[in-house]
Amino acid sequence: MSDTSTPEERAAKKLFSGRVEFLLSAPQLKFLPEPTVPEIAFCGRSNVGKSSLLNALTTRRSIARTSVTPGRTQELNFFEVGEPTKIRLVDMPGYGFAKAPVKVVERWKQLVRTYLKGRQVLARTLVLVDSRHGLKDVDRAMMKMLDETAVSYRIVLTKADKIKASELEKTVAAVAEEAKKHPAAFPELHVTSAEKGMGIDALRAAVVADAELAA
Ligand SMILES: Nc1nc2c(ncn2[C@@H]2O[C@H](COP(=O)(O)OP(=O)(O)OP(=O)(O)O)[C@@H](O)[C@H]2O)c(=O)[nH]1
Ligand SMILES: [Mg+2]
Repeated sequence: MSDTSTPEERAAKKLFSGRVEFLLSAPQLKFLPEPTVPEIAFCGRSNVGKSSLLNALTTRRSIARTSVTPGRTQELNFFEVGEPTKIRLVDMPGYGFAKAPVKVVERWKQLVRTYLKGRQVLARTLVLVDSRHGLKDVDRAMMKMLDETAVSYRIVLTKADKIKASELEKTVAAVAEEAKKHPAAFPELHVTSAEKGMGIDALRAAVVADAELAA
C-alpha cells in the first residue's frame, strides 16, 4: 500500500487481510444464509471481472473462482470477512453473454433479481463495468432495476489496465454522465484493475464503510 493511504484504507486492508472464508454457494434462494450480516453484492456482465475483483479486495489470489470463459460463476457465492464476521461478499453469476443454455441463464437471472430486490441485509451493490466497453444496454437494464429497489449501488470500472489512459478518461466521463441520471447510483465511479491493484484500496474502504453504515 502506498504512503498516501487513508486511515480508513489501512483499517479496511487489515480487516480484509484477516479472516476471509468461503461460506456457501446458493443455487436457489432457499439456500441463502441467515440474514445476520451486512452483504455487498458483486454484479455485472459475464467476464467483467467480478470474481477477480473479489479476490483483489480480499488480498487472495483465488478464493473466488475466475475464468476466461464467461459464465464461470453460476450460483450466489458467499464469503465472510472478519472474526467475528463483519461483512459478507456475494459473488454472483454474470448477465449478458454467458456461454450457457438459455434456460440456465434465465434461472440465474431470476436468482440474482430476487436476491437484489428482497435481501434485507444487502448493504450495497457493486455494478461492475468493463473499462473498455463502458455501459451496455444490459447494464442499463440492471441499473434501472436497482433504481427501482431500495439499495443503492456503486459503479466500478474494471480492467483499467487494459486500455490507454486517454481512452479510460473518455469512458469515465461518459459513464459518470450517465450515472447522474440513475437515482440509486453513487455519483462517483471507482476505477479499478484487479490485475494491477489500481483503485482497490479505496474501493475496499468504501465497502467497509457501506457495511458499517448498514450494521
Ligand atoms: N487485465 C485484466 N484482466 C482481468 C482483470 N480482472 C479480471 N480479468 C480477467 O478477466 C477474465 C474474467 O474474470 P472473472 O473474474 O472470472 O470475471 P467474472 O465477472 O467473475 O465472470 P463470470 O463469473 O463468468 O460472470 C479472467 O480471465 C480474468 O483474469 C483486470 O483487472 N485486468
Ligand atoms: Mg465470476
